[in-house]
Amino acid sequence: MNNFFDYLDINKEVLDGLRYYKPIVALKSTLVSQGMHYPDNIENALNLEKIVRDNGAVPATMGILDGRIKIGLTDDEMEILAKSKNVIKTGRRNIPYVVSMGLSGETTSAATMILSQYAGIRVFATGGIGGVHRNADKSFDISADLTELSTTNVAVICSGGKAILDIGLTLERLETFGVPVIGYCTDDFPAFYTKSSGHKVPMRVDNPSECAKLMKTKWDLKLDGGIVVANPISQHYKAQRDNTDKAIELALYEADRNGITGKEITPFLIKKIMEFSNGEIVLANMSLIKDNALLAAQIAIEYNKLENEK
Ligand code: PSU
Ligand code: MN
Repeated sequence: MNNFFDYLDINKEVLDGLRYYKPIVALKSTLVSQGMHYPDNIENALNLEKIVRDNGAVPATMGILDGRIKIGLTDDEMEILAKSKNVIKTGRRNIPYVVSMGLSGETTSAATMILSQYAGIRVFATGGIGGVHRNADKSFDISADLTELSTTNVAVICSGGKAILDIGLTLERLETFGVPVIGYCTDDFPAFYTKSSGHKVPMRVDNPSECAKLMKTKWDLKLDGGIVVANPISQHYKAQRDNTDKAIELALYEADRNGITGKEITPFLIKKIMEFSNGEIVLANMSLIKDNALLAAQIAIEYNKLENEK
């Protein structure tokens, strides 16, 4: 085996989508994290796929199952992954390990971008990306999601970054890497549960078509790399700053006390924040991911039109 296609399983729906040049939206298999347990996690994942479908695009939920890279998990495969206790957080670095050892993995945003690029999928919807951690001056902890955005040609539709990060430094790093950060119908960079992080975005678009044109222009011009499309949460949740900030402080304290570092820290913080805040943050999280799946479908459709005009 020396061809990367040998490592991939593409499900029927996605294969049809590719064959007939349909718009496709990648989703990531966050089935075991995000503070959600079986069966809530799978219901949520299937619901996101439904939103993409209902809005005219094909969903492709990415993951790794028993060493096979899945470009689009089937419902059955999702069920297995959702129930499994041994699913590894998989990024660029450990894809070869998880695959060669025949293990199962849920893909980070970075890894989901990589799998999307394998299949030529250009739009990916998620909650939030990783970034520069708050104490990065000491920990050097900067998410590999940012490096991936510097090289891999996928537009990531998200709600900005979680406040576990230093949002200002994250935006600086994205600037250094030449990653367009686009506000969708906003001048403010959102902060997950809140519509604004207090930071401005360097550019904005006001409809899916403008966004698609920017994507096509970037990649036509061989300006390789990803795009962050920052879509503010549409619902108003009471879990506002104070609440969230308190949960984050507690979570950071717990991480420090337990000596959590490296790849464990982001999932740990997310889990703790969900625990420490009232269930509202879980609801907000689900709500914003739905917003992003919907917008991603609309953008994928517009991008697809431009591509098919060629
Ligand atoms: N931030 C979120 N939700 C997430 C993640 C980050 O608000 O689910 C996950 C994503 O999979 C992201 C990863 O790619 O954490 C980043 O981890 P790290 O900080 O270790 O790079
Ligand atoms: Mn990290």
